Amino acid sequence: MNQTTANDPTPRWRELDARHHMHPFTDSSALAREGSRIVTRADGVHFWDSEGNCFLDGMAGLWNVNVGYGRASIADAVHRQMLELPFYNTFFKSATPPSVELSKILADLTPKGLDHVFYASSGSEANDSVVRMVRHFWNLKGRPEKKTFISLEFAYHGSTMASASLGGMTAMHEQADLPLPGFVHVTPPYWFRFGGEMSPEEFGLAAARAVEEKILELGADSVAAFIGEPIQGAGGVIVPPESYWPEIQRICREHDVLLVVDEVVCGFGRTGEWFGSDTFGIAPDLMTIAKGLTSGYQPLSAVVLGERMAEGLIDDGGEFHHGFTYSGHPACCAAGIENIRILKDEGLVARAGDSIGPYFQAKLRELGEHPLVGEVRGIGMIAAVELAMDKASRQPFPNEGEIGTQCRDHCLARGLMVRAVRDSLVLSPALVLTRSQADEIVGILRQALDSTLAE
Ligand code: PXG
Repeated sequence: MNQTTANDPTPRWRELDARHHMHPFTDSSALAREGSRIVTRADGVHFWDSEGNCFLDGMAGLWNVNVGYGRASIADAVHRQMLELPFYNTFFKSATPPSVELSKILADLTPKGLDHVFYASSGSEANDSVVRMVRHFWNLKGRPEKKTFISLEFAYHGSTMASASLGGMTAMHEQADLPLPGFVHVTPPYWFRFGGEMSPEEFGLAAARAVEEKILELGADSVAAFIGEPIQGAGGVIVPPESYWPEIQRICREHDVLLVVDEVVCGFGRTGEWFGSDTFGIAPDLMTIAKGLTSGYQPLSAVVLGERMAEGLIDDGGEFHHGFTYSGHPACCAAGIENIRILKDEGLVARAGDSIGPYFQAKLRELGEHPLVGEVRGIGMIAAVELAMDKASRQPFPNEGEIGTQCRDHCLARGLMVRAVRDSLVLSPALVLTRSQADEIVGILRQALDSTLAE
């Protein structure tokens, strides 16, 4: 459906976009040749482009629009706050009502012991702040040699120098001489790819022990923290075996290594509980949140500190020389408060856990029979369909990423927005998805798989 007319502003927008707008994670010259999709409006789980094409958004924006598009009550809350007080900072002993109220809400919502909230605007800044906090913490404890962060290959923690160093994306590292000193990576709990002959549970333990081996190799005295996403999202929705997180928790405790959980994707209902930490029974020292905190209606992120960190940094830390102009921005916090009210009052987290989530997962599992599909994995409202040459041996296709992209394009042509990560199609629709929309997603995926196979 292409409704281009003489009055259509699309050609002008495309030209200006190509000429003046540099996009994130984009080959800008390729985009200039192909032309961008100008997205103009959205409602529920759908968005429309400037040519009138409608898409079912299988990604909820970028894993973040958990309550769906078109929420007038969030717009109203932000509007009211902007009229009342559009901005005031939270430096120098100031606070604003929304920043205080949201902190209390988050302290109640996050796992036990996580009671202090430090705000920023993006997941990257939150993870960057973690690095500052953890290093400050160990310095205060008189253990300045405890500096190194251990994280996972395929992890995504953001795009700043420190958060990209935490991340395990080699393509990002190559372009900026990263990781910075003091950041090391170990194999992720990605059974389908790395599990070999082991059962998933055996492999979960082995992958956790890779963290322990790294701690022993470096010396626990030099390791500050381990950071992981409960489920690695941008890395391809890598769902760890059940044995993984309890073992990580044991290892961190035993070697006195702080445990940081990046809940930027998993937080706010995506896994069918409020946090991935609830789903996997993790008790982190620090948690980072963003995305679903406001469902993307305003940019807001935070680090939530557990008891030990709070004691160290708040009770004994003196002034912490770190912060952002927009830390605790009142309009962003107002959006967060209203977003969380919607998640609670509409029971959207419970819905992801016990009705639409299991339904969506069960429907997706039906694709497991397709000859191109190696594995379907996920929980709640986050999932991946990984394509493989051979299901039983889990042998990947040659030219990694090619067939995934091809299949993704067939989805787009049929009006379903999904992302391809290597040869996995990843999905994270809004928590308001209906059963018939879940059926529609799976129906389009099946057609796209058939078309890819035919080719
Ligand atoms: N942690 C995780 C787990 C993320 O997924 C960040 C931190 C960084 O957040 P900010 O707000 O700084 O972007 C993210 C972001 C993708 C994609 O294509 C994923 C993200 C961002 C952009 C694209 O999958 N995740």
